Amino acid sequence: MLSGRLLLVSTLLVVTRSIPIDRNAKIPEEQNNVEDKEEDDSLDTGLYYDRYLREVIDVLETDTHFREKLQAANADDIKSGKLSKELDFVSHHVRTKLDELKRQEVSRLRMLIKAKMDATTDQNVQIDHTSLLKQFEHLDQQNQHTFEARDLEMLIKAATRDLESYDAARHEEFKRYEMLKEHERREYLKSLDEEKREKEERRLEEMKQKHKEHPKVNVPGSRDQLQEVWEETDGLDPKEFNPKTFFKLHDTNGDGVLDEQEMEALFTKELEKVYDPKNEEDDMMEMEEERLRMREHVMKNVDTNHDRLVSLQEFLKSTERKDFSNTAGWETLDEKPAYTEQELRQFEADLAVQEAELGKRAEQLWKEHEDLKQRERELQEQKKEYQQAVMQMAQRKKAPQVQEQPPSGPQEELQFVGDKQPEKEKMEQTHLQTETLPPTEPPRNQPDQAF
Ligand SMILES: [Ca+2]
Ligand SMILES: [Ca+2]
Repeated sequence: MLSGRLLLVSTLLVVTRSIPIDRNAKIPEEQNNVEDKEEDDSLDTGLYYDRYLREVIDVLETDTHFREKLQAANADDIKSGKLSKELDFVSHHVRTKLDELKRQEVSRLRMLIKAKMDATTDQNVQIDHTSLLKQFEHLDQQNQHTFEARDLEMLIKAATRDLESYDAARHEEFKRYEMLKEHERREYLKSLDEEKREKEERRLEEMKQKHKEHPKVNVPGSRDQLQEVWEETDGLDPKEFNPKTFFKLHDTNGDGVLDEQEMEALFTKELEKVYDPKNEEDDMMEMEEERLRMREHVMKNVDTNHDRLVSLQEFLKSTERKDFSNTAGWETLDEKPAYTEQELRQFEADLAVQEAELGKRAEQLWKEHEDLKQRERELQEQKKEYQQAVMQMAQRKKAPQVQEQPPSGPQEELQFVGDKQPEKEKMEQTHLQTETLPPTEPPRNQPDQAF
């Protein structure tokens, strides 16, 4: 599930993980590790520095002083950087571990930079790591060796900001997906002849209508919606609906709050009314977008302190709201287009530019490929010529010895030496002979030429 990746703001990640403080007390070492591992996987924030973030938190949690401060701190203290100051009081070996983590992270970022540079520019350019490291805002690049309060502050700020913009980026991505889909649909229809096009248009319209036929979707977070989960998922008596019990049941990791993932799980029942992976007309990308919209709707109304978590208190308060009794039904995303016609035209224009650029690049690459092939052929030719030259030279060296061997008596040897031919010509002829005639046979035409 997509939503699993954008779980918690780092700050709350810190808070929520520090709550079950006795969790490790009676758990044997091995089992404890397994549990930590599973938990780590489920808490993947999807940030590119997720691992660094989690390792820093893990190390900080080993410090008793910091852990105590964490439990006492609220989300605002953490976000404002107040908590970061406590770093000055953590024990020496914890600081050493953090320094080590930071050095590893800096080295990882350097490798990223290098890989990026290798892929984009020529090898001879000197890499200015310090200036390039500035683009990463989750650590202080001025000091690349030790982990300081500023690093913790920057890490928290970056993670908070990045996670908040994550949802916006997802909406944007979805919009582009929908526009691309529409663009491809139109291009496809254009490629058909009139008769086929009309038939295809009818088929697509029918599919669209079929998708729209579904039971009423309850407003997320409303009594109707929660009661349906209570009755159908939890198998409980609708007459006995109790918000507090409901909250406890769906706080599946038992940390006292409903996080975004636990919240989104509540909408599965509603989403299944509209989306079925077996149906051609139901797009699962749209289902995930719908899930996100639902979560945002609930959070907007319920998460009053904006920490991206729903506490029991916030939840109970929400059941007193007027909106809780809303029975009007939820307007699904297909009822409103995700983009305007103008946005689609702009998107198509950008796409055409990109395609043209890609085409140009492909052409250029093809030409480079052809040039390389030609160069290779030339090199092969050169190599052949060189090999021939080497062979000839070797044979030239051998040639006088062949002549000195008297194959048919000393007489011929004398005749050969007295030859008036220019040296070069004579050599070449000798070659011809050695090449064309078996080496054991005596040079027959030599005497004729001599006289
Ligand atoms: Ca929870
Ligand atoms: Ca909250």
